[in-house]
Amino acid sequence: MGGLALVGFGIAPIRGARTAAPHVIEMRSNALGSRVWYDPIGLYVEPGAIVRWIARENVHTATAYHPRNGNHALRIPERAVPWNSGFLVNPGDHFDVTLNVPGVYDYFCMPHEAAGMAGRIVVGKAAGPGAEPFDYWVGKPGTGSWNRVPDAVRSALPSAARIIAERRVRAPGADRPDR
Ligand SMILES: [Cu+2]
Repeated sequence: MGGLALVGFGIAPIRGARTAAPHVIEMRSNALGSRVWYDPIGLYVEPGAIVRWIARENVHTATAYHPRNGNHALRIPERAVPWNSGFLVNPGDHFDVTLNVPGVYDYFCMPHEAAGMAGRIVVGKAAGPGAEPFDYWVGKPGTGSWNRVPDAVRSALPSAARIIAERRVRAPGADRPDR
């Protein structure tokens, strides 16, 4: 019967492909634009996971801390490919990255980095440059053009240990967007 054949088709792709839903990080802002944040700000995923940033209000980017992104300090694993979403302008615009290399990945929003809009993802374990102190590179050869991570980002990012323990860490006040 035709119905049975359809059921068969429906099952095969689910078993064969790793079609896990992406881990969603929302890009938020209050109405005035005086508060901006990623929600969650800290996220733990397993290697191979897909992370999806979705714009909700305001204009944002998700941009890896990497020298190729405007001379920012390297704060993703050495073997990982840096990403930059570009500007996500309309509510619902989104950008996906697959994270395969274990370690800590720090990223920021280009227009809002100075305001502390940044996030941290731990893939599997706390390792790599993102697990180092913010100034680990100061004085090392080849890093002279790198930018210092702003104080607002330093104070905003949760520790990798907390992210590993809690899996999802929300920014303070993330549940009160109108404040
Ligand atoms: Cu932003």
